Amino acid sequence: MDNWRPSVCPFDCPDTCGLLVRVEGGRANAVKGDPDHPFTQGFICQKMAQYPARVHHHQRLTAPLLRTGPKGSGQFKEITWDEALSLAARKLGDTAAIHGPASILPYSYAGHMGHVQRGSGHAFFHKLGATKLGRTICSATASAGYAYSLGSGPSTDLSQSRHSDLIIIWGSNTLSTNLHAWPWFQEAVKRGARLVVIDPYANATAAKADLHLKLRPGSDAALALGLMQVLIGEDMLDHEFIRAHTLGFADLAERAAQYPPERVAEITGVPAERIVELGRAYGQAKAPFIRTGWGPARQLKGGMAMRTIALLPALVGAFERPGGGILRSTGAGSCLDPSRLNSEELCPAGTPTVNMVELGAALSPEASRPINLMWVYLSNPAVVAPDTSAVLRGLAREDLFLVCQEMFLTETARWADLVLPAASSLEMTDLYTAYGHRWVQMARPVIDPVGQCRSLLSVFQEMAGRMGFSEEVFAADEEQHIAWLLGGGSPCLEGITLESLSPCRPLKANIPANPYSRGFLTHSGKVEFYSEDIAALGLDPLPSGEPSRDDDHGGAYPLQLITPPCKRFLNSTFNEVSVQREKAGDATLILHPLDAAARGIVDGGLVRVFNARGECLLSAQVSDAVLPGVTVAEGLYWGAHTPGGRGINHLTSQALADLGGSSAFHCNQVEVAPAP
Ligand SMILES: Nc1nc2c(c(=O)[nH]1)N[C@H]1C(S)=C(S)[C@@H](COP(=O)(O)OP(=O)(O)OC[C@H]3O[C@@H](n4cnc5c(=O)[nH]c(N)nc54)[C@H](O)[C@@H]3O)O[C@H]1N2
Ligand SMILES: Nc1nc2c(c(=O)[nH]1)N[C@H]1C(S)=C(S)[C@@H](COP(=O)(O)OP(=O)(O)OC[C@H]3O[C@@H](n4cnc5c(=O)[nH]c(N)nc54)[C@H](O)[C@@H]3O)O[C@H]1N2
Ligand SMILES: [Mo]
Repeated sequence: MDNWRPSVCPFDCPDTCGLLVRVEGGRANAVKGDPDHPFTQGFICQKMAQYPARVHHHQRLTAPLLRTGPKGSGQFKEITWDEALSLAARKLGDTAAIHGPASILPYSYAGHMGHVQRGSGHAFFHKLGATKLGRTICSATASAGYAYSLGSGPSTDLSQSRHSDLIIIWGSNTLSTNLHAWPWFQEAVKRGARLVVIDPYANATAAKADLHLKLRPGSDAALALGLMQVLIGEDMLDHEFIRAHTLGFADLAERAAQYPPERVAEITGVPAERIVELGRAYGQAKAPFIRTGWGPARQLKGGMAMRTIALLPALVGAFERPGGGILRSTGAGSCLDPSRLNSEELCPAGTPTVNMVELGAALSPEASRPINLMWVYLSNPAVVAPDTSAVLRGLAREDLFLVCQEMFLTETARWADLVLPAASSLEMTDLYTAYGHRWVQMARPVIDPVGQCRSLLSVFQEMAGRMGFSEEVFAADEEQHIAWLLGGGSPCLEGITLESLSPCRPLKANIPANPYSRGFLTHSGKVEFYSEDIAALGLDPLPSGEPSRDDDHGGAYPLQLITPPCKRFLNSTFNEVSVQREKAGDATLILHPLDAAARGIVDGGLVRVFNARGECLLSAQVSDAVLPGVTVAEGLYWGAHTPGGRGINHLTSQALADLGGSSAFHCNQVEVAPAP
């Protein structure tokens, strides 16, 4: 048993599992869930079971690479770290001198979620004066929607759900993307709770639900207003809670009255009787619990959708009943103090920001502020960012110098001029919090770095030295950063210190199961049915049920397309592991039998999916898992792993959602035809 060492899953998933890694002969050869981690409960997903294969993969990058062939050719030669970092320093210096430091853009997201490594480049790029990156691709719109209604900060603890008698999974494919929530939900189900799924398709989770409301993508706000109309119309309200803790109820009631079930049925595609059924069930439940995923937010009006859903618990006073409430993010992360890690004060005043969703536009030669050097780490924008053709046009620019810190030659790294091999989570020290539970854990290296791989922090620290940066932050190692992150004095981190985390065991943050018991962190301190803050943005201060729609170019692209995650990949990660690709199978498009028949498409046939932004080839899966007019493509496959060589983000747009600036990944109009 001695050679099982504790670690933490570094991936962008709510579960942030505690792991045990078996190390033999200096290699990790097995990973299992930590049986003593209260949320992991001893099991892991099928992706992490393959983690040793990923860490010790024969295609893992092990030495710095310099491009030798044309851009994108994948032709590189190995160079030394000294040569690589000298070149990087020279290019940064020259680019700043010739084009100004704002022509440098860091591009990073969440390939590794440890706080230190994830934030390791921030101080460096701020000090350089590089353009700032708005890291909004994923959760910003959902957070903003919640914040306008309930205030910012953590939402209801997921483990509360086990006391609930009605669990609504609203736009989350829990069995794929939040697997460790399932045992808590099942505990409630065993005690008689009803499980409801609200989702445009019968995904793996919906298949296990007592009731599945199959709605049109982008129509969630209308559905929520429909439920409100039932609750208010049939007076299933907690009047005392509404009086004491909310703002604008009379206005809301007037608005909700405009959404009777028949009208909502027309907008959403959900039968009126189902809307009434769920409204009543919600009103009658003792402790209704809503788990929102990110699905409803990945829409042009996704902020409004999330804001509207988040208001439901206030009507029935669900927050105050054990088992009731609403969950987006549990967020011990918000208790940390990232001020030293981020070192915002090093950033010169007036430095511009690029929203990472709009990378394609930012890399255009016509951009108002051209980018001449991009430094990518913990992200794979050639696959994950929307509007891939625009991104690829940018990456192909001869006058763009591209640096990638990567573990694999991804579809982004292929375009790089310089590739720096990155250490995996098993080779680094870091601090982890989760967005699906309240445990905090530290991990230390369990194996030596593979090949010449280096941690992100060590590379940025050495680069800082080469650039002549002398601030204290550039000398801090991982442990110093962890101490700073924990040292902000937040009451929720009471007893959680570098020392107490040192044995690498999980410690629970001190956040109440119902964090709203401490009040709502909105401007008014109340749940805001009516929001002055939203009015100030020029948007409707009340919930509005107008659905999100992408431009269909006068009916040329009549089908809605959503692009949610699949079970076997983690965003674009794990595409490099052949077992995962085999298990994931072909990239598919689910479409309704009526839509298939109208186009001469048969189940299993290859189809061309296209719109004004691009096209890709997918394998048709003809099924009534969706409503007519709706299509689904699960998973971020590398383009190279699809028959047409192009991934799904060739079809998505750089348009931003209404609040928070996230991408509307699930708001696309397309047409489909049999592939020639
Ligand atoms: N296996 C696996 N797990 C993952 C990931 C992964 O790639 N693979 N990604 C991780 C990351 S980064 C994140 S952010 C989370 C995301 O996890 P989720 O929240 O589960 O992902 P979403 O893309 O938001 O899609 C969730 C569900 O929303 C549905 N949906 C799409 N549009 C709408 C809509 O308009 N309304 C409603 N009600 N539902 C809609 C989709 O059909 C899907 O079933 O998962 C994390 N976990
Ligand atoms: N169409 C569509 N597009 C989407 C989504 C969708 O639902 N639909 N989901 C979106 C969401 S929710 C998100 S969060 C983004 C995710 O976007 P990203 O955060 O870019 O996601 P990943 O694909 O996981 O890419 C991370 C990269 O980090 C690398 N990596 C992993 N560990 C390490 C490490 O320790 N060091 C270094 N240097 N690199 C490492 C991996 O090899 C991988 O290439 O994608 C978004 N894109
Ligand atoms: Mo995400």
